[in-house]
Amino acid sequence: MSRNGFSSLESEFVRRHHNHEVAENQCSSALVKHIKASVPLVWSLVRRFDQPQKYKPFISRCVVQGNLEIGSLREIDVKSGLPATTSTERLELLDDEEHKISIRIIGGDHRLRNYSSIISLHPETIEGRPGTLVIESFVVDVPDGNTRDETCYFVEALIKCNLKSLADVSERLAVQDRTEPIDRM
Ligand code: A8S
Repeated sequence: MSRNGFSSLESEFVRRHHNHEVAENQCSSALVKHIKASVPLVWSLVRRFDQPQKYKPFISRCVVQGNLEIGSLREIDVKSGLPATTSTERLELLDDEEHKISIRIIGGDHRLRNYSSIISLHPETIEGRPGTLVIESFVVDVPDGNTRDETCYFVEALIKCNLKSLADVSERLAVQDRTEPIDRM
């Protein structure tokens, strides 16, 4: 384990798939989550740029105009209780082979300016079953009046909630997939 708590394999994936350009006034970080569900199952949730509310707990509604393609925009409504109500986000990258998605926030009534994120999925075996290592990284401006640490802490807290929820939803579906054929007998 390195100082940031990543294994050497995780560090290698971060180096290979999560290279953000970080300017002077920005902060950046990466989080990992191990999920007891296969990459295809987790990817089926993560790749739905038009349906983030399927796993993200703070999103109440999402509308995408037109076809789903690189450059597509989504308008997100955030649940009450958060320091924001809307966000406009653009799909930057969707790679079904590498299981990688990248999103940029381009507007909304929140304080995250120039936010950009990457999620990558990597197969692993957990307790003898197919599992997924999820890595999510971001870069964002440090807002006036906040420190780098405060900004990182805020964004990391939101991403941790999203990754926990992604794990819960995926693992529930994985168990369903395993038990369904028996139910049907
Ligand atoms: C994501 C990641 C983040 C989303 C943040 C960090 C956000 O949707 C919430 C609160 C805010 O203040 C900003 O991948 C914003 O969803 C929950 C509205 C963008």
